[in-house]
Amino acid sequence: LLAEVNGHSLGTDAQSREPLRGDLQNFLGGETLLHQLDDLTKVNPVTLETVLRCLQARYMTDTFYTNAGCALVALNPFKPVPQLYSPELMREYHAAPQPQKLKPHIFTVGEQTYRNVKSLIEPVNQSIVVSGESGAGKTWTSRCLMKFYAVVASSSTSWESHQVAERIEQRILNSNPVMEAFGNACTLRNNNSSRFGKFIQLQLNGPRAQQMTGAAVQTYLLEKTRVACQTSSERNFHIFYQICKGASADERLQWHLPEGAAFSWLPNPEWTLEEDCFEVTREAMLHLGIDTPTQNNIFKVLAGLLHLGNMQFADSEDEAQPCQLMDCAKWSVKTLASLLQLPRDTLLETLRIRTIKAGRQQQVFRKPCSRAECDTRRDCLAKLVYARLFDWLVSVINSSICADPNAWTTFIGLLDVYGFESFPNNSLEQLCINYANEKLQQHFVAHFLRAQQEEYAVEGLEWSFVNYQDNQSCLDLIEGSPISICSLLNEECRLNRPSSAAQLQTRIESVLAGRPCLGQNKLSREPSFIVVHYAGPVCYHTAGLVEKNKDPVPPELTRLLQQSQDPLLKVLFPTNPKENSQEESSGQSRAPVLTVVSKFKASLEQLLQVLQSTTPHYIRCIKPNSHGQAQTFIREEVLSQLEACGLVETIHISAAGFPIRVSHQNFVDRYELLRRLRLRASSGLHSPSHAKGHSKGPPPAKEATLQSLLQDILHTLPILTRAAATLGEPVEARPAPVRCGRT
Ligand code: AD9
Ligand code: MG
Repeated sequence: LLAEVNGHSLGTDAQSREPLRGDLQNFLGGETLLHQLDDLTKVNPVTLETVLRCLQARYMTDTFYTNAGCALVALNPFKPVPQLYSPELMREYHAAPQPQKLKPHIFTVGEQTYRNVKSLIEPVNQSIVVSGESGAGKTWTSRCLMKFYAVVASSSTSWESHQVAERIEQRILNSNPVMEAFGNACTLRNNNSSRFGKFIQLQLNGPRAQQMTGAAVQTYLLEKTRVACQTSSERNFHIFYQICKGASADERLQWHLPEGAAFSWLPNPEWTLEEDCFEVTREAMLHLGIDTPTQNNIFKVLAGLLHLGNMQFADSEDEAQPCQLMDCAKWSVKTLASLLQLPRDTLLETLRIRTIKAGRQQQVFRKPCSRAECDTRRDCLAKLVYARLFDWLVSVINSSICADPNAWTTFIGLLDVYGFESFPNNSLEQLCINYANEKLQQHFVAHFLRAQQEEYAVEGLEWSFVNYQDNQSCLDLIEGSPISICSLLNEECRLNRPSSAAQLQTRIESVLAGRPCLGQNKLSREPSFIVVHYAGPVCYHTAGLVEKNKDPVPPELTRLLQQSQDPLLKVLFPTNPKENSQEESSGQSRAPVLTVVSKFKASLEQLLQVLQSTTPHYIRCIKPNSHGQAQTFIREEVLSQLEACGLVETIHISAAGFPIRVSHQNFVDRYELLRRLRLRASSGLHSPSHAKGHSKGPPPAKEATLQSLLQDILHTLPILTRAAATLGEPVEARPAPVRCGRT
């Protein structure tokens, strides 16, 4: 019954599958028809090659979505396909009695989650995990899903609440352009690459969770180093380009951004991207309650950061003397001081002179910094301001869109994290990004590939185990205890000894020798190590890893910013000492230091806990080529992505297994009433001689019983619905997915 509902027609035993497979064999005879296969479980045989051929055939006929059992494969069209995302189509999926019977789409997943939150089958909360490598289309997909929910949720509300609903939904949608302007950047892999992870919980009210009452955004590890350091073929965060290209003449004057000014932290300003749309960002900020004066304040501070980047220091001839500013930087320091409203001399002194507390009396010593140290302090100042600004923006967005705790009961979570990355030079940022992707892959493996098969074994179902690639050993290498890459990195930070890149490499190689996912890059001249991720091997350079992991913020920098007269900086850097305890701690006090990887690990674990409390849905985004070209399907590139996410194994298990899994207790809780109704109906219908204990003839055949049960369900459902309506309970317009489906 359960396999039949939801439009899944595959049985659970080999016999029932065979005839269907035979048909498909004939069907597949014509290669041209491959593109018509909506579900990869119908490909026969299920191999990488057949799956690839099917996806290619569909891609070339502009069919971008394909079911893969429990997951949905989304191929990036790399071209506008407006008809695929129209509000009309959204409503069609929403109104369909069985959306899964329509063409595969992210809206099917969206609608499924939307119906599930209203179902009585636990867990009610839903999550959609959108995964795929950088540029595969995760952010695009999450954005479209948010639009979908906005459209369908507003169509479900009553007329009076419509106005309010539209406002909140619009505000939730407005969070996207703002967060992308400040948190996305053009990289080698993607012109609009997310440089932070995002989990958004769309909050719905009860008891039947029809209305979207708000949303809460949680972000993960912004790649703040980008503000002060970009590789030559990449860019800084979009917002800097938006300001420089979109500011009016007046604003340019106020923010000291003359036309054609060169900024070292603004590489490739001549590139024009569709993301460089200042007006869209401003408009969205306004909708989120960030008024124009506050916006101008933000942009003024960001302009200040661009000037900070132009502060170049010259080597000092006398070590006892602070480094001099290069001539070209003199204008910058003046402008910076005026934009950030900081005392110019204190600013210069903070960047060039280190204060050290030493001895029992905690005497203060002042030591001029070397040129390299001055550069580090300058970069650190920029990262500190930008990261605080980003966090503050997220909190403002949350206060604008988050519903009152009493106003929502269930949520649909959308996870869009940075995709798997492998660049010529990979550092701590990539290690964290790829670590996050490993964790999500493990969640998928644990939830779907492993748990499902184990459950079949426990329930005594006939089942031949499908092997899959478990990434546990890779995670053990990265985060395992007692010793892993993370623990070694943290140890170096804790010991606080001068550690070189080569030393770290040697330590990783010797202490973790023999680990299955650790490799050496014999060709690299730089000290490095290789981690064989589920999505492929990545070579990480050890230079700067320890320093980045410590992420020290000299307390003088925070104190400097606390002296600012700028209203925004006053909010970002309050004088309340508690606010800065973490940063102070990474300086000179004795409080335990939380490293970047420790904090990241903790936040990932929290995220996974939330995910585990929901019913997860998976969308696997695939990048058909690495050049971002439409109508181009590079088989080798797609193949490696299919291999990496274990798609073939997923299809095998989905094809052979049950598409819906509900615990026995939940099933009984939900359908017990039908059984009782049936018993009552049959006691009225059948002659007393058939009643239990009185039957003289043979018991009715199993099939007949099942038929009769199904008949009863069919008959009783409308009665139940009407009964519910008279009891004052809201009536669902359509059958819930598991409840009756095709039957
Ligand atoms: V990263 O991990 O943040 O670097 P994403 O998020 O996976 O990456 P993104 O959603 O930003 O990739 O998609 C990359 C680009 O592909 C977009 O900027 C679009 O130009 C393009 N794209 C993705 N999906 C679609 C789509 N459904 N229709 C049209 C698309 N274009
Ligand atoms: Mg993205």
